[in-house]
Amino acid sequence: MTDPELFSALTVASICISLLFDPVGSCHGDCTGDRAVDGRDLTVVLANFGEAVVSITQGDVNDDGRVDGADLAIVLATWQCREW
Ligand SMILES: [Ca+2]
Repeated sequence: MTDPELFSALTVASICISLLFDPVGSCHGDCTGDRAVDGRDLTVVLANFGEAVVSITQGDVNDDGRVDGADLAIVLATWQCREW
């Protein structure tokens, strides 16, 4: 495993662990604001993947200014979450 692969694996693992123990809401992957995580949110992340963006509505779920594997991991980890 190369350093970038190890970094990616550790990032995804840390996101998954933090989501498991986060007591505040569970729909972190909701980009569209409809209080659910589904194909529309995945589409937003994939459409902006690799881009520098300023908002969760553009797929930056973890608010680090980029849409990358960490954001995709959050959407997948909270897939089919509904807060209604
Ligand atoms: Ca991000």
